[in-house]
Amino acid sequence: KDGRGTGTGLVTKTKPKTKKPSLWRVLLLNDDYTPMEFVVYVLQKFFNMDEQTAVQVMLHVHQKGVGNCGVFPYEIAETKVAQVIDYARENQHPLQCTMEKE
Ligand code: TYC
Repeated sequence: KDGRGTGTGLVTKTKPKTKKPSLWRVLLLNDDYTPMEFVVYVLQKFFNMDEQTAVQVMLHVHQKGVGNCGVFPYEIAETKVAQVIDYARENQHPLQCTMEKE
């Protein structure tokens, strides 16, 4: 509808056709075995962080138990979680990654 009204004094609104995709936060979890350098490399490789940021996030996770890797639409977040877990497994590290709705 054009929003100029119907000639009856009523103005109708059209619902947007697309919904904003819901955003999901990807979280990295601490463990006692995964080497710090491996975690830093994973953050650079899959989350495009520069080394300085990756070190900061890794240390945060190491100290607090969990940390934020970024916020993405559902399918991207899901892919990143799978990539991190697969890559860690390939390298025999127990590193875990999960996601939560923002
Ligand atoms: N706690 C690990 C260690 O001391 C390092 C580590 C940091 C592991 C972050 C996982 O998500 C993680 N080697």
